[in-house]
Amino acid sequence: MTTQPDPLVIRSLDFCGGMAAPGGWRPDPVQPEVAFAGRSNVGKSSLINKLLHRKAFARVSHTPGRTREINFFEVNKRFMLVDLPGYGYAKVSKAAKATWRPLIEGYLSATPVLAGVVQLLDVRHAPTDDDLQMLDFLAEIACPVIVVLTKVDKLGVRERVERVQSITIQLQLDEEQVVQFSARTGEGRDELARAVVQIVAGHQMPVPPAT
Ligand SMILES: Nc1nc2c(ncn2[C@@H]2O[C@H](COP(=O)(O)OP(=O)(O)OP(=O)(O)O)[C@@H](O)[C@H]2O)c(=O)[nH]1
Ligand SMILES: [Mg+2]
Repeated sequence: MTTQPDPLVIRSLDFCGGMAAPGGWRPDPVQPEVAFAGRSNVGKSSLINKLLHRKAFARVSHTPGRTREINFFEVNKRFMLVDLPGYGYAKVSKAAKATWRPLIEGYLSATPVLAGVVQLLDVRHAPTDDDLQMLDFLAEIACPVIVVLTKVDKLGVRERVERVQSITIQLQLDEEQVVQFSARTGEGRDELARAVVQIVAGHQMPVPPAT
């Protein structure tokens, strides 16, 4: 058996800080940024840990909806991994929800260095209204998207085929356009890593204004 080389070897990883409010502090936009989005509890922290080969880099929380800031991690001094707050958790108050949308959408629309968004969906569930609104928003701002279906290990073979088919039909995507992922088994990690590397490499950095 030949083993493929790791498409994303992690050479360095630095936490650069968090953005708490729209228009608030954020690290200087000097690297391409790849943001990770999804409903609370979709498995985002687990996926980021797996992608970065770290056990507990992004906190895996057992209290959904706890990560409320946009967190920035510099990978290999090459790109910024941006962890967006999980949205749409039912038990979170309306007031808390009202602060997230402007934070997330404000960040996405005000970031010229944004190379793309990794959008996570739980393979077991139909995309929620929040998910669909997020995908619409990304299409509106013409942002490249990698769709990842998480927790595929939780389904049997048949059920999984059906769920993947149903979600891709609903989103009008081909099955090759979505990454099937499991943080438990590691399935999909290298495929996702490849897609992220590609999106970073393909991003044209904006020319800074002449001074
Ligand atoms: N079986 C299985 N469980 C998973 C997988 N990914 C995440 N989980 C579990 O799902 C729960 C939520 O995972 P997190 O990674 O904390 O999800 P999150 O999206 O970061 O959640 P919040 O930060 O709270 O919004 C945890 O109990 C994880 O162990 C997976 O691929 N397979
Ligand atoms: Mg999390």
